[in-house]
Amino acid sequence: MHLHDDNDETSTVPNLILVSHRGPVTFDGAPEHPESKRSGGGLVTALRDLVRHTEHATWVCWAASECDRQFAERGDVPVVIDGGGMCSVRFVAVAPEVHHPFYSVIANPMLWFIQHMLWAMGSAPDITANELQAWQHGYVETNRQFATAISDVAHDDSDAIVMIHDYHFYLVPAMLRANGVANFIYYFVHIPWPHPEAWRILPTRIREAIMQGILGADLVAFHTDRYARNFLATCAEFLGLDVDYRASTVRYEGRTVAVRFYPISIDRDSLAALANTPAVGDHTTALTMSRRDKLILRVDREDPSKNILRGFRAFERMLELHPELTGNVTFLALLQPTRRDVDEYRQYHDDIVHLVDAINARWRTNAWSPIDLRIADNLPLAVAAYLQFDVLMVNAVADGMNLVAKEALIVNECDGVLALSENTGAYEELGAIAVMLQPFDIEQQADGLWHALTMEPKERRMRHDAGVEIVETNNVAKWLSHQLQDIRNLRTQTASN
Ligand code: GDG
Repeated sequence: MHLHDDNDETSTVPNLILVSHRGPVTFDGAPEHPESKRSGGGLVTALRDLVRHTEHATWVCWAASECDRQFAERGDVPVVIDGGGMCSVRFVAVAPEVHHPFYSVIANPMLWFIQHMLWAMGSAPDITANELQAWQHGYVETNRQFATAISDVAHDDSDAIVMIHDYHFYLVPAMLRANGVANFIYYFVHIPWPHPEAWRILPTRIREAIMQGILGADLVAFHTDRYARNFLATCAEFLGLDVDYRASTVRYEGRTVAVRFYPISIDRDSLAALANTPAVGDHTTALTMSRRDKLILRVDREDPSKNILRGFRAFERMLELHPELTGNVTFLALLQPTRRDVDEYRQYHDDIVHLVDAINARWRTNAWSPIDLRIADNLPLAVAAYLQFDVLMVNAVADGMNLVAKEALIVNECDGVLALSENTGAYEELGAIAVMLQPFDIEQQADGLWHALTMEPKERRMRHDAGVEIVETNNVAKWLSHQLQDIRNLRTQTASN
C-alpha cells in the first residue's frame, strides 16, 4: 500500500456529513443566549480544518450539555468555525442511562483497552451480564440513534459523503445501509487496530457484529499501513472473508470495501497563531523561571495507553544512573484529566499522583523538585512548554498516531529532541529522527532519555530540522486531499460497476 504523491487541493470538497462522538463545540447556558465552548483534542481539530474547505457540512455529534440537548430538539445549529467556514451541527440527545454504558463500559474501557492492548488478561476484563447489557442497551442503542439521525440528513442529500470517525460507531455503517442510505460511507479509525487475536476477548457475536458493522462502509481507513493490514487479517479470521492484501480490499456481501491508511497531521498556521497569543507568552515567562537547566516534557491525556507511570520510573532510573543531574533537570508533565467516570482511569490518576509524590520525596532538595506535575486542561501552557523543551517524552504503550509529537516538533525553538515510542503511529514517519523508546523497557527508556538529553548540539539541530520538514511536508492539508482523492476515485469505480 502506498500513499499518493499527487497534491490535490482540498478546495473542491463535496458536501459532508461528519460523524464523531464529540462535536466542534458544546453550548452552555440557555439556548436563547448560548455560550459556545470549543471542543479540544486532535480529532476535532483536524475535522474543523476539513470543514473550512467544505461548501456544506453537517456535523452529527453527541449532545454533551443540557443546552446541547435542548438544541437537539430544535434542529440543526449553525456554527462558525474559527479561521473561516461554517457547518450545521446536529446534536444527538442520547439519554444518560444509555450513554453511560455506551461510553463508560463499552467504548472506554472495553474497546479502547482492547485496541491499545491494555488489559492485564490474567485478571481483566470480565465479560459479565453488566458488559452484555452495556453492549445491547448502551453501544448498540447509541449507534442506532446516531444511525437514525445520520439517515435523516443523508436522505436529504444523497450526494454527500458520510464520514464516520473513531471507535464509538462501529455498527453505524451497516445500520445506514439497512436504513436504505445510498451515500458513499467512509469510516476512519483514529486508534490502533490490533492483530486479530486481541479481539478474542470479545464474545463471538459481538466481535462479528463489529466487523459486519464497519464493513457496511465503502472505505475504511487508519493512520498506518500496519493497522490497515491487521484489519484485513481480522476480516479473514473472524468472518472468513476474501481479502486481497495487494489491492487492500475485502469482498463483503457483493461489494468491494477498500481499506487504506492516511497518517493524520497538524496545521502549522493555527499552532503558530496560538504560540503568539499573550496567554502563551505569560506561561512561557513563568516556565522559564520555574524550570532548571534541562527540560524534559510530556503532554498527554491521563490515559493508561500513554504509559505515564513507566515514564516516571524511567526518569527516576536516569537520576539513579546519573546523579549529577540532581538539581539540573526538570521533568514537566502536563496531563489533561480524562474519562474520570471510568474506574480504571480514576485508579490511574491516583497511581500517578502517588508515584510522583514518592519520586519527588526521594530526590527533592531545598530548592528543587525533579517532577513538576500539572493536571489540568490548559492548551496555552502546553504550547508554551512546546517552545522550550530539550526532550519531549512520548513513550505510549500504543497510540494511533500521537499528534503531540508532531505539534511539539513544529513549535519548539530549542532544537528539542523527540524521544518516541516505537508503538506510536507517528514512529512510522518520525522514527528516523527520533530517539526510539521501548515502552515496556524502563532501563532502555532511561538510557534513551539520557542519550536525548546529552546529544551534541549539531546532531540535535540536524534531527530537529529534519523532523520539522517531515511534519511540514505531511501536513493536514495533504492528509485531507489524499482521502478526498481516493474517495473521488472509489465513487467513480462504484458508479461504473
Ligand atoms: C487520539 C488518538 C491520534 C494537549 N494539551 C491539551 C490539549 N492538547 C491537545 C494536543 C493534541 C491533542 O490534545 C492530543 O492528541 P494526541 O494525538 O496526542 O492524543 P489523543 O488525544 O489520544 O488522540 C491519537 C488522535 O486521536 C488523532 O487522530 O493521534 O493516537 O489516541 O492536539 O495539542 N487540548 C486541550 N487542553 C490541553 O490541555 N483542549
